[in-house]
Amino acid sequence: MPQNISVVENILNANDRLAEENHARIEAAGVFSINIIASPGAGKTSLIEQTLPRLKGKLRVATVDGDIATSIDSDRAAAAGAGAAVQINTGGDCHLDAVMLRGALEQLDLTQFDLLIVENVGNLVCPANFKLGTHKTILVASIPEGDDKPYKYPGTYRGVDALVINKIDLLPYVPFKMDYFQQGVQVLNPNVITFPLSCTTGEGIDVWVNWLIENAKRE
Ligand SMILES: Nc1nc2c(ncn2[C@@H]2O[C@H](COP(=O)(O)OP(=O)(O)OP(=O)(O)O)[C@@H](O)[C@H]2O)c(=O)[nH]1
Ligand SMILES: [Mg+2]
Repeated sequence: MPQNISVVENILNANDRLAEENHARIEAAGVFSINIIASPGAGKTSLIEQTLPRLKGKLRVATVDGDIATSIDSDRAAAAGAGAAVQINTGGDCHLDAVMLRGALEQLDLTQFDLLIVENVGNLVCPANFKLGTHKTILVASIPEGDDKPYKYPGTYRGVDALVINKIDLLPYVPFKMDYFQQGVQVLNPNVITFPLSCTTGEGIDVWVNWLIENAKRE
């Protein structure tokens, strides 16, 4: 089916061009930006809720949340202290794309912020294929998803800049071999920076937040 392949390639090329435009816009405003991807329920919004209060007085943060429906996540981000919280409803699409982020950026005065956090639609496959134009892509894995996920979703694990391992408070209760998980990650993405943490207990969150602050200072 060569026709189908070329159509997909054209869509991705068009998306990449728009992602470059988004990137230029974010850069021009001097904002550090991240795209958080993960399975549904891995803890993306919980991570944002833990992160925002710790950045108070240090970084001005805007959030963009992508979901198929509702404003539940952007409401949570706003309640946690986001300076602006934009919700994108994809209406069924399993990922954000660059044109959707462009629409959200148009609603923000980026010059008023130091950090832009984009929470992608909960999905472990599709978001990895669509660049948005952010500086870094963060994957949130979580303990109850199982230790085999790097092996089963290699494309997602290969392409990310940082890996959050959330819900470590559940390690005593869920069969999850950290060594096996880490070996899978190591093969795919040997230099990825990893943050084991718990959004429930707060363990490990400060290390993650310090990494965000260091990156934002460089922008
Ligand atoms: N035990 C435990 N539960 C957690 C932790 N982090 C998040 N949760 C729970 O996991 C569930 C999903 O968390 P969310 O933050 O909504 O996950 P999400 O990735 O934003 O979900 P979607 O946006 O729907 O894809 C909630 O019930 C959280 O309370 C954690 O560190 N430990
Ligand atoms: Mg969420």
